[in-house]
Amino acid sequence: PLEPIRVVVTGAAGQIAYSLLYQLAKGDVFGPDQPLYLHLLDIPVMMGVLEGVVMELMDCALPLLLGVVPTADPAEGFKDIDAAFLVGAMPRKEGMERKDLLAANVKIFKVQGQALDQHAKKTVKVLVVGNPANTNALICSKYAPSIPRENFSAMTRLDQNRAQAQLAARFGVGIDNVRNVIIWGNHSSTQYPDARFAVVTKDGGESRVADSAADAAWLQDQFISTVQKRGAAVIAARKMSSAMSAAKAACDHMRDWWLGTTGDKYVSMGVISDGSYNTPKDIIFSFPVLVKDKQWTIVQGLELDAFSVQKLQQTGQELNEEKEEALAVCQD
Ligand code: NAX
Repeated sequence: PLEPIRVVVTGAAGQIAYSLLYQLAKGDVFGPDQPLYLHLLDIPVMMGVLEGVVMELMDCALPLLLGVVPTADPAEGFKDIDAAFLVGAMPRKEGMERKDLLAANVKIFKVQGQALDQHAKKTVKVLVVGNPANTNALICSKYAPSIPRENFSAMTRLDQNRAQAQLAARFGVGIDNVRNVIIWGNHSSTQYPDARFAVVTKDGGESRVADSAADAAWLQDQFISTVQKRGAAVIAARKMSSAMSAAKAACDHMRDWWLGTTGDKYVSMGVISDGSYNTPKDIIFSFPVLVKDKQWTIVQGLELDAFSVQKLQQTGQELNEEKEEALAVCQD
């Protein structure tokens, strides 16, 4: 039998966590034989709500779930942790500037980085979902210097899943018949959803999305803007931000990191940039990656056309700006 692992979810009383916790506890991410303890971290005023979540987890009667640790104390929340889902963040309020939101949130991730550094396992895999996800992940890593930088990532999997779903619908195939669509850069409106290397399997044959001239205009125009604006479209309809799909994407991201990717099928993750594809170094940038033995590597050798070069530059520049702002806030 496998040794139990400890998994923390922050923002555990929030709406993404509400969908996420059940999937974790029933084995969707770490495998159907992996027992686990769940640490649920939120802020003090949410402890009452969190108690209800704990009751429900208990009532789910899941054999893999060995125990639950609800807490408002980061030291307890991050104690001996193997995998971390950092979902908790301050939501954008009416009239709040993007800058104010960034300032409030990077401070949270500084504190949590310090707590991870002191209390988590050095092998911990950290997935940041809370926005601005890329820059929060960078700050978290900076304040956890005893943990390798490769162990910090930001979620762009929801964007990838959205892009894949748009392609499946366009080509009239199942979601599993579309692979290798890429999300480059920041999880923000400057992200670049790139279908140039995406492959569609249909009627037993494979074709590259980019080879169909009929779809070229659609790919550069509607496809990109639909994916970029999907979050806003969900808010407009639901009056609340994406939660079910965000939780599913977080599970997909961590599962592929934990158990590995298959064959030449790559996935997008925000990871520390080594300058690949001429991106700025030392920012958390979403790249196509392959994963083996819990280590990701950036897929190399994909050709960038002029349009893509410009898109990567734009989103890289935004990440550099966010980094500067975040570092200034942390020094205050
Ligand atoms: P909710 O507001 O429902 O839940 C957030 C929870 O975090 C609350 O319970 C709050 O008390 C808690 N929290 C705040 N500060 C905390 C702290 N210092 N420590 C621990 N917990 C803390 O938001 P929800 O809809 O669950 O979204 C969470 C975050 O995910 C937001 O930042 C949101 O912007 C982000 N998203 C990121 C996505 C991505 O693709 N990377 C997509 C979905 C989502 O929008």
